[in-house]
Amino acid sequence: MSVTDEQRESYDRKGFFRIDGFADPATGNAMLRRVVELARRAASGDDISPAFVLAEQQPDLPARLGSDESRRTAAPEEVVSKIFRLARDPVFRAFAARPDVVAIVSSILRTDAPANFLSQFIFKNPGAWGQPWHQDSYYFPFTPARPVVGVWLAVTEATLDNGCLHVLPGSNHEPVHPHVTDQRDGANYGYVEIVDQDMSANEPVLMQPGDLLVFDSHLMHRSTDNTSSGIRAAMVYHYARATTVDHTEEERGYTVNDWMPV
Ligand SMILES: O=C(O)CCC(=O)C(=O)O
Repeated sequence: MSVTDEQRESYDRKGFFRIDGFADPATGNAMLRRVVELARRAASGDDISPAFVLAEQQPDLPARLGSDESRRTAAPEEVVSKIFRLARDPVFRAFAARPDVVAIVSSILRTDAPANFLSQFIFKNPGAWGQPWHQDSYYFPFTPARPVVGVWLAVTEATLDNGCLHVLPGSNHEPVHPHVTDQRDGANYGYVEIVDQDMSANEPVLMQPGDLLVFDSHLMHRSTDNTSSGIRAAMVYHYARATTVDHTEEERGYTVNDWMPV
């Protein structure tokens, strides 16, 4: 069985379950090596499409240089927030299409034909701010709107200091709430925030490299700032039924989605 009764129960009731030790930490290390290579190639002017680099908007990164120094001396990967559209790259495709990953998402989505539509490597370098409380479905104007499932693979340790995820158990039963633009000066492009929900029952999701979080697209979650001196990296994939119609481009005028049956 791909998803145990206990995992299914947790997913339905709380909106998520975790599988500790799901991947060998070497898997995440290979991903990290590859995105560093891509970040450096992009910075030197290479076309790395379909991959797409989103830079940190905070002007004072990298933190190790202090706010007075320019980004000139930083390695390219130190000022990257995320790299999107990675799933066609062999290193990332291997995980996206791993039989046990496909079995999990097929079971959650109740389909024989799942598709990966979003893949993003999140660097969360030292000093980088977290992503505010949100529901992923806010970003997904799809028909049908659900089911959509995310899988979050810890590439490094995720701790309270380096900006782990926090989830609000049971918020998967909420509709998509209004999201307001992240008001922080220097907040990353696309960051929005739920402000009409009591989040006090939230739980941190502490992870070791190779641990996996499987979560519903209505689950309210955030990540906190990285106040440590090391990177907190994660690779995140989102899946829906292959027959889903995606309206992102027509509604938002752009998209980082890339639909790939798995
Ligand atoms: O990993 C993070 O810092 C945020 C990830 C997240 O919120 C998401 O993938 O929806």
